[in-house]
Amino acid sequence: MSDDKGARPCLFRRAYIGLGANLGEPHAQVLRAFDLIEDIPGVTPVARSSLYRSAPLGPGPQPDYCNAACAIDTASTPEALLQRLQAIEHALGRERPRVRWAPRCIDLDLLHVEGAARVGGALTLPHPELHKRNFVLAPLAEIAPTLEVPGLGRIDALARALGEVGLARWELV
Ligand code: A4P
Ligand code: MG
Repeated sequence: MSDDKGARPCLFRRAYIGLGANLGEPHAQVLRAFDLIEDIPGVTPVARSSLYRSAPLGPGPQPDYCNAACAIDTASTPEALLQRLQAIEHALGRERPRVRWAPRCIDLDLLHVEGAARVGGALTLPHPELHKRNFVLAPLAEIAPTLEVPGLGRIDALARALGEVGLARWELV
């Protein structure tokens, strides 16, 4: 079901993307993904967060994640933007084992698109786990602290509520 209240068709709207990687060279893949996202035709880059190290959420032992977030302006529909993000995941070598939350070389989640809501199907907006994860909220709060996500609240308040357990700055060694 789609609901684009307040969104103006054919005008640019702001989209927020969460990036994560814990296989290969996580920080390099996240930086490359920033570049590829900003190279999508019709996209205007707005902001990139710094990189964070986060404890993995998922089955078995797996490496720490490198997490980050970015904001862009785009005239694309959320569905078209998600397709572009999935193409970037594919180009960077993303595999999709059946195990949920398996380690991955890149994961691009569409966190929020200004004025857009989607329920179920291939796209849920806002991202259903957005308010539950400090590795998503901390980078997002860095680039959009005052963003109000309908139904969830202000990003800085959501980030503060979750704290920083398991989270650190990504240090290049
Ligand atoms: N999909 C629906 N809505 C969205 C959206 N808003 N953004 C659908 C992106 N995709 C969306 O995603 C599965 C399906 O979700 C897609 O086909 C898409 O149509 P996927 O990327 O193929 O698989 P996934 O990422 O393994 O699935 P899932 O359950 O969405 O996982 P998450 O929520 O992305 O979590 N631990 C740390 N520390 N840091 C992380 O970044 N990430 C995950 C993955 C697990 N543990 C983590 C981290
Ligand atoms: Mg994903």
